[in-house]
Amino acid sequence: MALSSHFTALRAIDSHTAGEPTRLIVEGFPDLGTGSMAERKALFAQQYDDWRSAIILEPRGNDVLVGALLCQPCSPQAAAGVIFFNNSGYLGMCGHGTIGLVASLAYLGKIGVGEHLIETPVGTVNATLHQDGSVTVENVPAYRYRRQVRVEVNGYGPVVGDIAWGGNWFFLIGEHHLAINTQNLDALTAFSWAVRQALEGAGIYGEDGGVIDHIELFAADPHADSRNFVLCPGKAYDRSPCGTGTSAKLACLAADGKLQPGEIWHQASVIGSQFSGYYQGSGDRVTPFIRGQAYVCADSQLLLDERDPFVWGIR
Ligand code: PYC
Repeated sequence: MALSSHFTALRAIDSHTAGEPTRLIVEGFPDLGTGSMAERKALFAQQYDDWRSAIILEPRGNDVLVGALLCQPCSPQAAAGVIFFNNSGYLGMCGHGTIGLVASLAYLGKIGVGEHLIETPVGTVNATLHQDGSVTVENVPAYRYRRQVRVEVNGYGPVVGDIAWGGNWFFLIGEHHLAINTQNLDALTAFSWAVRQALEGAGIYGEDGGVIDHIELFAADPHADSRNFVLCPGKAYDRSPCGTGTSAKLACLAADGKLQPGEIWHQASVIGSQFSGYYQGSGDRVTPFIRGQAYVCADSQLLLDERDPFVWGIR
């Protein structure tokens, strides 16, 4: 069916990975050229940020959604390039999103079971699509930058956590007084947001000066090695155990000598979904491997109508 000239159409494949949604844009996005994914991400942010809000924000999207723009990779060896984005901006890497991307590419018949290189703005990752549909992502190297950093949090007092890189910057908090369950989401969100603001207020950043925009709390879980609550940069919580957050956790466990290379770690999310993970290597930086499952849940056309006052989303 031909569209009237008022409309611009984007093809979107929606999936969820352990409950966390990914919207993969496979057609209709403006050409970002042939630079690296980091260069194309910068161009996206400078010239096409309206498209991010149109895809992610209401009325087409929501705060939880993570967007993934499918790009032609630079290397002929890679299966795809991808740029991740959300309600507040852009992500370096996204573990659940990469699992969703692989499931969506398999749904489209573009890839089969086996290993696939995926270029991201923070480096190339290796994703393996298994026979059972689950995906293992060999992530970019993860490391703990600073251990047991103390920050004064308005309304809560001192809070101590580790700063670690897992493809995004995380502040990982083991000691807190909050129950991690779906009945306590408002309190978890308020606390995590206050921590995030306190870190910025105190001038505490990642090693490269990057904003620590993911806050991760931990508790015991009866069915896993640990349960987490991850607050994402745009104040939505991750329904999955967060691939980059689990990578950051593995780096801290490795640095503390609490998990050996190859030993499996089961990380549960606040909604009870799970990723399994392990790392290889030793020393400062480890290579995390995160395994999870994604399900495709929509194959649709997003329509941008130039007459719509909210065509670029409710900002
Ligand atoms: O799985 O890495 C992840 C992620 C980051 C933000 C939301 N999910």
